[in-house]
Amino acid sequence: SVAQAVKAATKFTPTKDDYQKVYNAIADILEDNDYDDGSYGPVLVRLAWHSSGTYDKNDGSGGSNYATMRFPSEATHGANAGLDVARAKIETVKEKFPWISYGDLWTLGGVAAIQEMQGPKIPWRPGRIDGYAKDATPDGRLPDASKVADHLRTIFYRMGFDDHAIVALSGAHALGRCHRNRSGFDGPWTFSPTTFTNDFFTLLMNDKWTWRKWDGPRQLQDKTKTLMMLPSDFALVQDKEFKKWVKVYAADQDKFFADFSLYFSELLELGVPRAQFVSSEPWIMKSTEEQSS
Ligand code: ZEM
Repeated sequence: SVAQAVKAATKFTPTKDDYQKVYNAIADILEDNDYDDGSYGPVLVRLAWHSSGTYDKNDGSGGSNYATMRFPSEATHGANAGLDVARAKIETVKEKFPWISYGDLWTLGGVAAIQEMQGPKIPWRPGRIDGYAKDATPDGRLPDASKVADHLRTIFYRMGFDDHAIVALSGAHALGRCHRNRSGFDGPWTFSPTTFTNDFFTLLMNDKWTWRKWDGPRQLQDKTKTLMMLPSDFALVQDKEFKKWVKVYAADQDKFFADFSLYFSELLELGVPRAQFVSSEPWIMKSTEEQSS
């Protein structure tokens, strides 16, 4: 009937399969030999993290629900420098699937990037809604790389995470690199910045790290002078409680993958009211590899 046709045209309820299509479209835009190390994966992981890590458990503000990085007041925070690149890239997917919210799109971007870069499955479910400029968070909620253990605890405890989670989540620095024109820091953490591994931890434990002599912000370098660590990364082996977990993850990649999956999934849901999620349990999206076999 006409009434049914009108209803169908105005109210589209996406299924898990529709979200799998979005996942696949994101997977499709990751590789690009002209960008960084050949993939937009790392910067999409960073977008997912910064869109979620603004959460404050004390008043429920921030987090991934409203995608407030769309607004200049939040996009211009120093910590978000360079994420315009990630937002512009994933906008090409939004054009094909205009029904998805930005919060869902950006967090699914992080999920697809991790899984496609050989990382663990990240349980994820949709339900975030686009908010308003008034929902944007104040500057200073994301961690400062020039700071150490106390600061990391202040920032991550505010999100509701503990020491174990801080270390597990930090393992994402196996991916990507620092850009002089974004954060001021320079270089990659590992020799395979587009593959998800526990290398961040093995390098942190086993390499000899010395302060780089240069005109940029204080950072460490390995003996080959090609890899880097931030002061905040190095804090993970200077602090006794943190170092326990660094050791565990350096010795056991499977344990790292399992814990990272749990905490990253939790991170991506910060600030989203339970009732908004379309399913009671997160979903496991299929990798492109699984779908082709
Ligand atoms: Zn990062 N991160 N991060 N991070 N991060 C950078 C890059 C990336 C900190 C930080 O200051 C920086 C987490 C935690 C923390 C990624 C993921 C995650 C850069 C370089 C800095 C300075 C930015 C640039 O110049 O482009 C600090 C202090 C953290 C506290 C522990 C967590 C948690 C992450 C995800 C779970 C990723 C993937 C990158 C690489 C981005 C890229 O463009 O290659």
